[in-house]
Amino acid sequence: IMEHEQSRRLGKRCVILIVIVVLIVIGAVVLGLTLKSGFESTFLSRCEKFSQYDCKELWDLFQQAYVNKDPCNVPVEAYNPLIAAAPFKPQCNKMMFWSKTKDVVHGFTAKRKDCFVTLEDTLLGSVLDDLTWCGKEGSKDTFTTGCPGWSECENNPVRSFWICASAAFADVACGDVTAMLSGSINTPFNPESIFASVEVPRFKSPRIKKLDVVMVIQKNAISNCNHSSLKNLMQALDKGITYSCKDVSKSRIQECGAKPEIACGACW
Ligand code: N1C
Repeated sequence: IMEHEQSRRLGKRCVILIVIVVLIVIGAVVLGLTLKSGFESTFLSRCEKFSQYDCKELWDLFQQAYVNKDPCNVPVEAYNPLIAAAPFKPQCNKMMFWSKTKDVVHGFTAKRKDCFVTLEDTLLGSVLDDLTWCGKEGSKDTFTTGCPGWSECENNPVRSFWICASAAFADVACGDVTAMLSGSINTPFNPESIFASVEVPRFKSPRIKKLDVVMVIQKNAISNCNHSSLKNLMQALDKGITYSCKDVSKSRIQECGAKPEIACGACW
């Protein structure tokens, strides 16, 4: 009788153990299917700040550009379907371009949304700003570490995205456009930059009338509107586009950001 009791208890424990294991497996599978990666939740929560877009659809189109691909072989065109689904709207006379002045520009535009719009103020620009991502052959996941850096290969998913988006943003630019360039570097208009190689070549007259360059001058400035690279910028401009350049101190740009009573046109 004792032995019978013991084996019954043992059997009962066994059943309980099996049930627990099965529950854990089911739980893990459900979690794996529903749990979003940190990257996907960042994408979706940033996207949802903009109404009228199907963020889940944009996420799928975004992933299709790089997932399951060699991260050194993602062409610029891979993002065309994504950009077609969330196209940039022309905002004549308000579009702001920049090179090596991102922090000054965004410090300003964040406070003076009435004055200028940058690519980071659009849905796709704001969703992907400051993020790193890539895929891997044979995996359907998005990785945020171990992605090829700038120097490793040109056709990496991040660089290709910014080239594709910058081209589309420049394609719709119109009226008077502004560009903030840096007086703190050797070559303010650098042919390697996205601004010089992707955006300026897409500025077309008569859609664009004028390019206003703002040279951001800090204490340690080493170049200004007289810099020779700006002659290359002038020459690269489509005939019919007027060019202007103004040296403006960083503190004046910050002051204008802080004082909404200053009219946009009176900032510099
Ligand atoms: O290479 P850049 O500058 O000249 O590119 C800036 C230029 C701007 O006018 C933007 O419209 O191109 C657009 N753009 C972005 O909006 C953007 N946001 C974040 C280009 N690149 C952008 N990034 C990241 O900064 C991206 O990783 C890219 O390679 C850098 C370029 O910065 P840069 O060299 O100062």
